Amino acid sequence: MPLTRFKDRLRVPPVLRPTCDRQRSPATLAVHMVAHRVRLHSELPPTDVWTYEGHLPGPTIEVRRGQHVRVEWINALPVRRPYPVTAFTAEDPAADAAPDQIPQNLPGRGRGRVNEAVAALRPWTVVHLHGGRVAAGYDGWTENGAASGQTILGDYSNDQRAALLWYHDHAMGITRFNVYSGLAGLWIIRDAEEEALGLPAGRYEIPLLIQDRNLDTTPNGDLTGRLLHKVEDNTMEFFGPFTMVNGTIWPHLPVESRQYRLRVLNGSNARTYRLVLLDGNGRSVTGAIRQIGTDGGLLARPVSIPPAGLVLAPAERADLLVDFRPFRGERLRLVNTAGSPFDGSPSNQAPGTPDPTNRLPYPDVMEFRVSGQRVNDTFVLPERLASFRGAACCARRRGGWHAHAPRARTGQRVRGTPDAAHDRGHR
Ligand SMILES: [Cu+2]
Repeated sequence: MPLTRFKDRLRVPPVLRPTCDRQRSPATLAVHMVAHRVRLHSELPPTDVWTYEGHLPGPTIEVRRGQHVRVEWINALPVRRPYPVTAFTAEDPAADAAPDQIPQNLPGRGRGRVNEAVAALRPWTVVHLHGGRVAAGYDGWTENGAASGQTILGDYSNDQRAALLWYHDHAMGITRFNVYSGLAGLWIIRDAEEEALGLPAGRYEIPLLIQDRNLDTTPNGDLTGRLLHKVEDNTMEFFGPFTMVNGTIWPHLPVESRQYRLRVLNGSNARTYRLVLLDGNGRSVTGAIRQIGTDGGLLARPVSIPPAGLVLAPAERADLLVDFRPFRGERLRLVNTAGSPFDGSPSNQAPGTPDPTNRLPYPDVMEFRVSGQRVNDTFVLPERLASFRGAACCARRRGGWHAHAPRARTGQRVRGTPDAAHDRGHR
């Protein structure tokens, strides 16, 4: 294990709530893209990252449904400093290579070549609000880019159901590198229907942005902290050995013995996760989780997580209610059982076991440390969460963008939507 698991505490990004002066509409917000140095793990030197407002992930922007918000996305990234990511194409592993010699399982470069075009990149950015119903001109089209010193105006009506969206860089041809450098953040829409449910809120509602990363090494093999985007000639997609949650590798979160709402986003470029919750004995306690929402907002009813785990492809979101009450004083591990590239295959080993053959050398995502103290938590999850009046015709008119109905039935993700096609563009 190159870094101690669960050593650092999970960070939660600060929240920005746009307000308007003197009741003028729309509310405005200025968000600066700036270079920053962040420790991804306390055992690492600081890492050069690009951020929104100096936070990794960027600040969470929280709005009301229908609240008209204008954002000035200001590119204040440095022109004269090196690009914060080293892009590297490793030689394919030999046919008889041991699983632990698969290049993407290993930190550092190994044999291969640096992508000099990426090393020479200048900060060129555009912001896309993923999942947002946005007028075309403000949708963050990939060629609508801003150089350092320039500003892009975003105009967001937020006229859609309460949901977890995310904003991220979208620049033509280099989205994967810019997002990898740190340019991603969450965007939460609230509405009355959601609030009427009385779901766990405040410090009991935790966003979890999951991203895999790789890091460069010194000639001695020590981790430098520098972001390394290492692919293999034949794989091409990026799969990294380290899992970051909210910008920290393998964090832990102290929780009370009560119910929590977890807003999960897979913000990885290509890795799919199949999330399983394990107790201290390595037994799956995934049954303690109910899924209450997906990309488009709340489900009609809560659903159970499939016994094999919750599958989340890149850019997908899951709104989860987790009941920690049965686990007073215990430590629970959230682990990934999906191999990469993911083809839907079931895992043929116990959850939480490394699977380097399938580019899963470290299955851990994070740890929950449940307090031993008894808490009076009287919240009862309603069996009816949301209504979908008009959703079907709306979805048809808009080309099935949100695909509520199939998700509501199965709790599984839906393939082949326009959104999924967009996601493939992240790579
Ligand atoms: Cu996206």
